[in-house]
Amino acid sequence: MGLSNFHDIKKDFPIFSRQINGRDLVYLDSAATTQKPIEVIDSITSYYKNCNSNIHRGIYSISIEATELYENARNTIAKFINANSSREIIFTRNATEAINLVANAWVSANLKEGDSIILTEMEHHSNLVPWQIIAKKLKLKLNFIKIQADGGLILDNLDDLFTDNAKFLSLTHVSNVLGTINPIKDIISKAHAHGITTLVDAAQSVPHMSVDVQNIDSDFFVFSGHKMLGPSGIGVLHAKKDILENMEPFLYGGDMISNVSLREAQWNDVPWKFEAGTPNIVGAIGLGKAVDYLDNLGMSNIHKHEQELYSYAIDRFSDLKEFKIFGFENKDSTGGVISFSYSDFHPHDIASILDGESIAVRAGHHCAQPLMEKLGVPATTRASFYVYNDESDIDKLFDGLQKVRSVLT
Ligand code: C6P
Repeated sequence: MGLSNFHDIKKDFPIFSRQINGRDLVYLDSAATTQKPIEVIDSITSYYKNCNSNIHRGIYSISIEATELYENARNTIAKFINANSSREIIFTRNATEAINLVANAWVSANLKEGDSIILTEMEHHSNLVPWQIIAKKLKLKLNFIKIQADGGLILDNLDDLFTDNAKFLSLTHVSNVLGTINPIKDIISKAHAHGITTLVDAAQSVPHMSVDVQNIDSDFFVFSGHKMLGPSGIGVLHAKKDILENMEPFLYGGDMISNVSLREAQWNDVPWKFEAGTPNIVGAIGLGKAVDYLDNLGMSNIHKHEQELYSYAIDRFSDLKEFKIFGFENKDSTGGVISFSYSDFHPHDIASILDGESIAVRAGHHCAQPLMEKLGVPATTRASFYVYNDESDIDKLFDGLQKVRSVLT
Protein backbone atom coordinates (compact mmCIF):
# COMPACT_ATOMS: atom_id res chain seq x y z
CA MET A 1 0.00 0.00 0.00
CA GLY A 2 1.55 3.24 -1.15
CA LEU A 3 0.90 5.59 1.74
CA SER A 4 3.58 5.68 4.38
CA ASN A 5 1.45 7.48 6.98
CA PHE A 6 -0.93 4.49 7.06
CA HIS A 7 1.77 2.01 8.03
CA ASP A 8 1.55 0.66 11.56
CA ILE A 9 -1.64 2.57 12.15
CA LYS A 10 -3.23 -0.36 13.99
CA LYS A 11 -0.96 0.36 16.95
CA ASP A 12 -2.98 3.53 17.61
CA PHE A 13 -6.09 1.37 18.18
CA PRO A 14 -5.97 -0.66 21.43
CA ILE A 15 -8.57 -3.17 20.19
CA PHE A 16 -6.08 -4.52 17.65
CA SER A 17 -3.76 -5.69 20.42
CA ARG A 18 -6.35 -8.26 21.46
CA GLN A 19 -6.53 -11.73 19.99
CA ILE A 20 -9.67 -13.70 19.27
CA ASN A 21 -9.35 -17.49 19.30
CA GLY A 22 -5.58 -16.99 19.18
CA ARG A 23 -5.74 -14.82 16.06
CA ASP A 24 -5.49 -11.11 15.35
CA LEU A 25 -8.83 -9.38 14.84
CA VAL A 26 -9.57 -8.60 11.19
CA TYR A 27 -12.14 -5.83 11.44
CA LEU A 28 -14.01 -5.26 8.19
CA ASP A 29 -17.22 -3.69 9.52
CA SER A 30 -16.34 -0.01 9.74
CA ALA A 31 -19.44 1.02 7.79
CA ALA A 32 -21.40 -0.20 10.84
CA THR A 33 -19.10 1.46 13.37
CA THR A 34 -15.39 2.21 13.57
CA GLN A 35 -12.76 1.35 16.14
CA LYS A 36 -11.40 4.13 18.36
CA PRO A 37 -7.81 5.40 18.54
CA ILE A 38 -6.16 5.84 21.93
CA GLU A 39 -6.39 9.66 21.62
CA VAL A 40 -10.19 9.44 21.54
CA ILE A 41 -10.34 6.95 24.41
CA ASP A 42 -7.94 9.11 26.46
CA SER A 43 -9.98 12.26 25.84
CA ILE A 44 -13.01 10.49 27.32
CA THR A 45 -11.24 9.25 30.45
CA SER A 46 -9.46 12.58 30.84
CA TYR A 47 -12.77 14.45 30.82
CA TYR A 48 -14.21 12.19 33.54
CA LYS A 49 -10.99 12.29 35.57
CA ASN A 50 -10.25 15.99 35.32
CA CYS A 51 -13.24 18.18 34.59
CA ASN A 52 -16.45 16.18 34.78
CA SER A 53 -19.22 18.77 35.30
CA ASN A 54 -22.24 20.15 33.49
CA ILE A 55 -21.69 22.76 30.79
CA HIS A 56 -23.13 26.24 30.11
CA ARG A 57 -24.25 26.48 33.75
CA GLY A 58 -21.35 26.37 36.19
CA ILE A 59 -19.43 29.48 37.22
CA TYR A 60 -16.67 27.32 38.64
CA SER A 61 -13.40 26.29 36.94
CA ILE A 62 -14.07 22.71 35.91
CA SER A 63 -17.44 23.61 34.39
CA ILE A 64 -15.82 26.45 32.45
CA GLU A 65 -13.15 23.98 31.23
CA ALA A 66 -15.79 21.41 30.23
CA THR A 67 -17.79 24.08 28.39
CA GLU A 68 -14.65 25.15 26.53
CA LEU A 69 -13.85 21.56 25.51
CA TYR A 70 -17.42 21.01 24.28
CA GLU A 71 -17.58 24.27 22.31
CA ASN A 72 -14.05 23.75 20.92
CA ALA A 73 -15.21 20.39 19.58
CA ARG A 74 -18.02 22.23 17.79
CA ASN A 75 -15.45 24.60 16.25
CA THR A 76 -13.24 21.67 15.17
CA ILE A 77 -16.17 19.96 13.47
CA ALA A 78 -17.29 23.19 11.78
CA LYS A 79 -13.81 23.65 10.28
CA PHE A 80 -13.62 19.97 9.26
CA ILE A 81 -16.69 20.23 7.02
CA ASN A 82 -16.02 23.89 6.14
CA ALA A 83 -19.20 25.21 7.73
CA ASN A 84 -19.67 28.95 7.49
CA SER A 85 -19.87 29.20 11.28
CA SER A 86 -19.74 26.86 14.27
CA ARG A 87 -23.27 28.15 15.04
CA GLU A 88 -24.39 25.91 12.17
CA ILE A 89 -23.30 22.73 14.02
CA ILE A 90 -25.92 21.05 16.21
CA PHE A 91 -24.96 18.05 18.28
CA THR A 92 -27.46 15.19 18.12
CA ARG A 93 -27.25 11.53 19.19
CA ASN A 94 -26.52 10.31 15.65
CA ALA A 95 -27.42 10.82 11.99
CA THR A 96 -30.80 9.18 12.61
CA GLU A 97 -31.76 11.70 15.28
CA ALA A 98 -30.58 14.57 13.08
CA ILE A 99 -32.90 13.40 10.27
CA ASN A 100 -35.80 13.06 12.71
CA LEU A 101 -35.06 16.58 13.97
CA VAL A 102 -35.36 18.00 10.45
CA ALA A 103 -38.49 15.93 9.71
CA ASN A 104 -40.24 17.16 12.84
CA ALA A 105 -38.95 20.71 13.10
CA TRP A 106 -38.64 21.84 9.46
CA VAL A 107 -40.60 19.55 7.15
CA SER A 108 -43.64 19.29 9.39
CA ALA A 109 -43.79 23.10 9.57
CA ASN A 110 -43.16 23.85 5.90
CA LEU A 111 -44.83 21.13 3.81
CA LYS A 112 -48.57 20.69 3.37
CA GLU A 113 -50.99 18.12 1.96
CA GLY A 114 -50.18 17.23 -1.66
CA ASP A 115 -46.51 18.28 -1.45
CA SER A 116 -43.92 15.63 -2.15
CA ILE A 117 -40.62 14.52 -0.68
CA ILE A 118 -38.03 13.02 -3.03
CA LEU A 119 -35.82 10.18 -1.80
CA THR A 120 -33.78 7.49 -3.57
CA GLU A 121 -34.15 3.73 -3.73
CA MET A 122 -30.80 3.25 -1.97
CA GLU A 123 -31.61 4.96 1.34
CA HIS A 124 -30.81 3.54 4.74
CA HIS A 125 -33.97 3.05 6.84
CA SER A 126 -32.91 6.13 8.86
CA ASN A 127 -33.44 8.26 5.77
CA LEU A 128 -36.67 6.55 4.79
CA VAL A 129 -38.83 5.70 7.80
CA PRO A 130 -38.93 9.25 9.29
CA TRP A 131 -40.21 10.50 5.90
CA GLN A 132 -42.81 7.72 5.68
CA ILE A 133 -44.17 8.79 9.06
CA ILE A 134 -44.22 12.51 8.30
CA ALA A 135 -45.75 11.80 4.87
CA LYS A 136 -48.60 9.85 6.48
CA LYS A 137 -49.17 12.55 9.08
CA LEU A 138 -49.23 15.47 6.60
CA LYS A 139 -50.62 13.56 3.58
CA LEU A 140 -47.45 14.12 1.55
CA LYS A 141 -46.29 12.01 -1.38
CA LEU A 142 -42.98 10.15 -1.44
CA ASN A 143 -41.24 9.85 -4.81
CA PHE A 144 -38.00 8.02 -5.50
CA ILE A 145 -34.94 8.49 -7.69
CA LYS A 146 -34.43 4.97 -9.03
CA ILE A 147 -31.19 3.02 -9.19
CA GLN A 148 -29.80 1.16 -12.17
CA ALA A 149 -28.20 -2.29 -12.24
CA ASP A 150 -24.65 -1.05 -11.57
CA GLY A 151 -25.72 0.69 -8.37
CA GLY A 152 -25.78 4.29 -9.65
CA LEU A 153 -28.79 6.60 -9.51
CA ILE A 154 -30.83 7.23 -12.66
CA LEU A 155 -30.51 10.99 -12.96
CA ASP A 156 -31.62 11.77 -16.51
CA ASN A 157 -35.28 12.25 -15.53
CA LEU A 158 -34.87 14.51 -12.51
CA ASP A 159 -37.09 17.15 -14.13
CA ASP A 160 -39.98 14.67 -14.01
CA LEU A 161 -39.47 14.25 -10.28
CA PHE A 162 -38.66 17.88 -9.46
CA THR A 163 -42.21 19.09 -10.15
CA ASP A 164 -43.99 22.06 -8.58
CA ASN A 165 -45.21 19.83 -5.74
CA ALA A 166 -41.73 18.58 -4.87
CA LYS A 167 -40.65 20.54 -1.81
CA PHE A 168 -37.98 18.45 -0.09
CA LEU A 169 -35.18 16.14 -1.24
CA SER A 170 -33.30 13.84 1.12
CA LEU A 171 -30.61 11.53 -0.20
CA THR A 172 -27.52 9.67 0.83
CA HIS A 173 -24.08 10.89 -0.23
CA VAL A 174 -22.56 7.38 -0.20
CA SER A 175 -24.52 4.10 -0.16
CA ASN A 176 -23.81 1.95 2.90
CA VAL A 177 -24.48 -1.18 0.82
CA LEU A 178 -22.99 -0.47 -2.60
CA GLY A 179 -20.42 2.20 -1.82
CA THR A 180 -21.80 4.35 -4.64
CA ILE A 181 -20.81 8.00 -4.30
CA ASN A 182 -23.73 10.04 -5.53
CA PRO A 183 -23.06 13.32 -7.41
CA ILE A 184 -24.85 15.26 -4.70
CA LYS A 185 -23.56 18.71 -5.63
CA ASP A 186 -25.19 18.48 -9.07
CA ILE A 187 -28.39 16.93 -7.72
CA ILE A 188 -28.68 19.61 -5.03
CA SER A 189 -28.07 22.40 -7.46
CA LYS A 190 -30.84 21.06 -9.74
CA ALA A 191 -33.16 20.70 -6.73
CA HIS A 192 -32.47 24.27 -5.63
CA ALA A 193 -33.25 25.50 -9.14
CA HIS A 194 -36.73 24.05 -8.57
CA GLY A 195 -37.02 25.65 -5.10
CA ILE A 196 -36.59 22.29 -3.32
CA THR A 197 -35.00 22.21 0.15
CA THR A 198 -32.34 19.51 0.55
CA LEU A 199 -30.87 17.15 3.12
CA VAL A 200 -27.74 15.03 2.64
CA ASP A 201 -27.27 11.88 4.68
CA ALA A 202 -23.49 11.98 4.97
CA ALA A 203 -23.15 9.11 7.47
CA GLN A 204 -20.99 7.18 5.00
CA SER A 205 -19.15 10.08 3.36
CA VAL A 206 -17.83 12.40 6.08
CA PRO A 207 -15.73 9.57 7.61
CA HIS A 208 -14.14 8.67 4.28
CA MET A 209 -13.56 11.73 2.12
CA SER A 210 -13.07 15.44 2.28
CA VAL A 211 -16.43 17.25 2.36
CA ASP A 212 -17.19 20.93 2.09
CA VAL A 213 -20.74 21.81 3.07
CA GLN A 214 -20.52 25.29 1.55
CA ASN A 215 -19.51 23.79 -1.78
CA ILE A 216 -22.15 21.04 -1.61
CA ASP A 217 -24.64 23.76 -0.63
CA SER A 218 -27.13 21.41 1.07
CA ASP A 219 -29.63 22.99 3.42
CA PHE A 220 -29.28 20.16 5.95
CA PHE A 221 -26.38 17.73 6.28
CA VAL A 222 -26.15 14.90 8.85
CA PHE A 223 -23.57 12.40 10.08
CA SER A 224 -22.66 10.17 13.05
CA GLY A 225 -19.55 10.32 15.25
CA HIS A 226 -19.18 6.58 15.80
CA LYS A 227 -18.54 5.93 12.09
CA MET A 228 -15.54 8.29 12.07
CA LEU A 229 -13.45 7.05 15.04
CA GLY A 230 -15.57 9.00 17.56
CA PRO A 231 -17.70 7.67 20.41
CA SER A 232 -21.23 6.38 19.94
CA GLY A 233 -24.16 8.58 21.00
CA ILE A 234 -22.92 11.72 19.25
CA GLY A 235 -23.93 12.94 15.81
CA VAL A 236 -24.13 16.19 13.90
CA LEU A 237 -26.74 18.20 12.07
CA HIS A 238 -25.29 20.96 9.94
CA ALA A 239 -27.75 23.50 8.57
CA LYS A 240 -27.53 26.97 7.12
CA LYS A 241 -27.79 29.56 9.90
CA ASP A 242 -30.77 31.45 8.47
CA ILE A 243 -32.73 28.19 8.24
CA LEU A 244 -31.89 27.33 11.84
CA GLU A 245 -32.84 30.78 13.02
CA ASN A 246 -36.26 30.49 11.41
CA MET A 247 -36.87 26.91 12.54
CA GLU A 248 -38.76 25.94 15.70
CA PRO A 249 -36.99 23.66 18.19
CA PHE A 250 -37.54 19.90 18.10
CA LEU A 251 -37.06 19.19 21.82
CA TYR A 252 -37.91 21.53 24.68
CA GLY A 253 -36.42 21.93 28.17
CA GLY A 254 -33.29 23.22 29.86
CA ASP A 255 -30.46 25.02 28.04
CA MET A 256 -32.50 25.67 24.89
CA ILE A 257 -34.26 28.69 26.40
CA SER A 258 -33.26 32.30 26.98
CA ASN A 259 -36.13 33.21 29.31
CA VAL A 260 -38.97 31.27 30.92
CA SER A 261 -42.07 32.43 32.79
CA LEU A 262 -44.86 30.20 34.08
CA ARG A 263 -46.78 30.30 30.79
CA GLU A 264 -44.24 31.35 28.15
CA ALA A 265 -40.66 30.76 27.06
CA GLN A 266 -38.21 32.31 24.60
CA TRP A 267 -35.58 30.31 22.84
CA ASN A 268 -31.81 30.45 23.13
CA ASP A 269 -29.68 31.38 20.09
CA VAL A 270 -28.71 28.73 17.57
CA PRO A 271 -27.27 26.15 17.92
CA TRP A 272 -28.21 25.78 21.61
CA LYS A 273 -31.90 26.23 20.79
CA PHE A 274 -31.71 22.70 19.33
CA GLU A 275 -29.74 21.09 22.18
CA ALA A 276 -32.31 20.69 24.95
CA GLY A 277 -31.14 19.15 28.23
CA THR A 278 -27.65 18.05 29.21
CA PRO A 279 -25.97 16.96 25.97
CA ASN A 280 -23.48 14.17 25.36
CA ILE A 281 -20.59 16.35 26.53
CA VAL A 282 -17.92 13.67 26.47
CA GLY A 283 -19.22 12.38 23.13
CA ALA A 284 -18.66 15.77 21.53
CA ILE A 285 -15.19 16.06 23.07
CA GLY A 286 -14.29 12.57 21.81
CA LEU A 287 -15.62 13.39 18.35
CA GLY A 288 -13.47 16.54 18.29
CA LYS A 289 -10.41 14.37 19.01
CA ALA A 290 -11.44 11.89 16.30
CA VAL A 291 -11.63 14.75 13.81
CA ASP A 292 -8.13 15.90 14.84
CA TYR A 293 -6.89 12.35 14.23
CA LEU A 294 -8.54 12.18 10.78
CA ASP A 295 -7.29 15.64 9.87
CA ASN A 296 -3.79 14.61 10.76
CA LEU A 297 -4.00 11.66 8.36
CA GLY A 298 -5.62 13.88 5.71
CA MET A 299 -9.04 13.10 4.27
CA SER A 300 -7.80 12.84 0.69
CA ASN A 301 -5.13 10.34 1.83
CA ILE A 302 -7.83 8.34 3.62
CA HIS A 303 -10.01 8.27 0.52
CA LYS A 304 -7.06 7.21 -1.64
CA HIS A 305 -6.08 4.52 0.86
CA GLU A 306 -9.60 3.05 0.80
CA GLN A 307 -9.76 3.13 -2.97
CA GLU A 308 -6.45 1.26 -3.11
CA LEU A 309 -7.78 -1.34 -0.69
CA TYR A 310 -10.95 -1.60 -2.76
CA SER A 311 -9.01 -2.17 -6.00
CA TYR A 312 -6.84 -4.74 -4.27
CA ALA A 313 -9.94 -6.56 -2.97
CA ILE A 314 -11.64 -6.47 -6.37
CA ASP A 315 -8.51 -8.06 -7.91
CA ARG A 316 -8.59 -10.79 -5.28
CA PHE A 317 -12.26 -11.47 -6.07
CA SER A 318 -11.24 -12.41 -9.61
CA ASP A 319 -9.95 -15.70 -8.09
CA LEU A 320 -13.41 -16.33 -6.64
CA LYS A 321 -15.67 -16.12 -9.67
CA GLU A 322 -18.61 -17.78 -7.87
CA PHE A 323 -18.91 -14.72 -5.61
CA LYS A 324 -21.10 -11.93 -6.95
CA ILE A 325 -20.30 -8.30 -6.11
CA PHE A 326 -23.15 -5.78 -5.99
CA GLY A 327 -22.71 -2.24 -7.22
CA PHE A 328 -19.93 -0.43 -8.97
CA GLU A 329 -16.61 -2.08 -9.64
CA ASN A 330 -15.10 1.22 -10.65
CA LYS A 331 -12.81 2.38 -7.86
CA ASP A 332 -13.38 6.07 -8.63
CA SER A 333 -17.05 5.65 -7.92
CA THR A 334 -16.94 3.83 -4.62
CA GLY A 335 -15.99 4.20 -1.02
CA GLY A 336 -14.51 1.34 0.93
CA VAL A 337 -17.55 -0.94 0.85
CA ILE A 338 -18.00 -4.27 -0.95
CA SER A 339 -21.27 -6.19 -0.73
CA PHE A 340 -21.30 -9.69 -2.13
CA SER A 341 -23.16 -12.98 -2.23
CA TYR A 342 -22.09 -16.57 -2.76
CA SER A 343 -24.62 -18.61 -4.69
CA ASP A 344 -27.79 -18.98 -2.57
CA PHE A 345 -25.93 -19.43 0.68
CA HIS A 346 -27.22 -17.19 3.42
CA PRO A 347 -24.87 -14.31 4.28
CA HIS A 348 -25.21 -15.25 7.97
CA ASP A 349 -23.54 -18.60 7.22
CA ILE A 350 -20.75 -16.84 5.35
CA ALA A 351 -20.23 -14.33 8.18
CA SER A 352 -20.24 -17.12 10.80
CA ILE A 353 -17.54 -19.06 9.00
CA LEU A 354 -15.49 -15.86 8.67
CA ASP A 355 -16.02 -15.14 12.36
CA GLY A 356 -14.43 -18.52 13.08
CA GLU A 357 -11.33 -17.05 11.43
CA SER A 358 -11.61 -13.85 13.56
CA ILE A 359 -12.83 -11.85 10.58
CA ALA A 360 -15.67 -9.42 11.34
CA VAL A 361 -17.97 -8.57 8.40
CA ARG A 362 -21.62 -7.58 8.39
CA ALA A 363 -24.30 -9.90 7.01
CA GLY A 364 -27.92 -8.89 6.60
CA HIS A 365 -30.03 -6.27 4.90
CA HIS A 366 -27.84 -3.43 6.24
CA CYS A 367 -30.94 -1.44 7.21
CA ALA A 368 -31.73 -0.98 3.52
CA GLN A 369 -34.48 -3.52 2.85
CA PRO A 370 -35.97 -1.72 -0.18
CA LEU A 371 -32.51 -1.74 -1.79
CA MET A 372 -32.16 -5.49 -1.08
CA GLU A 373 -35.49 -6.02 -2.80
CA LYS A 374 -34.25 -4.04 -5.79
CA LEU A 375 -31.07 -6.16 -5.87
CA GLY A 376 -33.24 -9.28 -5.71
CA VAL A 377 -31.65 -10.70 -2.55
CA PRO A 378 -32.81 -10.85 1.08
CA ALA A 379 -29.36 -9.93 2.37
CA THR A 380 -25.69 -9.58 1.43
CA THR A 381 -22.34 -10.04 3.12
CA ARG A 382 -20.51 -6.73 3.39
CA ALA A 383 -16.83 -5.98 3.97
CA SER A 384 -16.00 -2.35 4.68
CA PHE A 385 -12.58 -0.76 5.08
CA TYR A 386 -11.12 2.11 7.01
CA VAL A 387 -7.86 3.78 7.92
CA TYR A 388 -6.53 0.87 10.00
CA ASN A 389 -7.08 -1.82 7.33
CA ASP A 390 -4.31 -2.97 5.05
CA GLU A 391 -3.61 -5.57 2.39
CA SER A 392 -3.01 -8.26 5.02
CA ASP A 393 -6.63 -7.87 6.23
CA ILE A 394 -7.85 -8.38 2.70
CA ASP A 395 -5.57 -11.40 2.21
CA LYS A 396 -7.06 -12.89 5.39
CA LEU A 397 -10.57 -12.16 4.13
CA PHE A 398 -9.81 -14.06 0.94
CA ASP A 399 -8.28 -16.99 2.84
CA GLY A 400 -11.53 -16.95 4.84
CA LEU A 401 -13.65 -16.89 1.70
CA GLN A 402 -11.75 -19.90 0.30
CA LYS A 403 -12.71 -21.64 3.51
CA VAL A 404 -16.35 -20.51 3.09
CA ARG A 405 -16.30 -22.06 -0.36
CA SER A 406 -14.87 -25.35 0.81
CA VAL A 407 -17.19 -25.61 3.83
CA LEU A 408 -20.39 -24.74 1.98
CA THR A 409 -19.84 -26.73 -1.22
N1 C6P B 1 -25.43 2.38 8.83
C1 C6P B 1 -24.45 0.18 8.58
O1 C6P B 1 -23.99 -0.87 9.02
P1 C6P B 1 -26.81 5.97 12.90
O2 C6P B 1 -27.32 4.62 13.29
O3 C6P B 1 -27.82 7.06 13.15
O4 C6P B 1 -25.46 6.28 13.43
O5 C6P B 1 -26.59 5.93 11.31
C2 C6P B 1 -27.67 5.63 10.48
C3 C6P B 1 -27.25 5.58 9.06
C4 C6P B 1 -27.75 6.55 8.20
N2 C6P B 1 -27.37 6.59 6.93
C5 C6P B 1 -26.50 5.72 6.40
C6 C6P B 1 -26.11 5.84 4.96
C7 C6P B 1 -25.96 4.72 7.22
O6 C6P B 1 -25.09 3.85 6.70
C8 C6P B 1 -26.35 4.64 8.58
C9 C6P B 1 -25.84 3.55 9.46
C10 C6P B 1 -24.81 1.28 9.54
O7 C6P B 1 -24.59 0.37 7.36
C11 C6P B 1 -25.58 0.77 10.70
S1 C6P B 1 -27.16 0.18 10.26
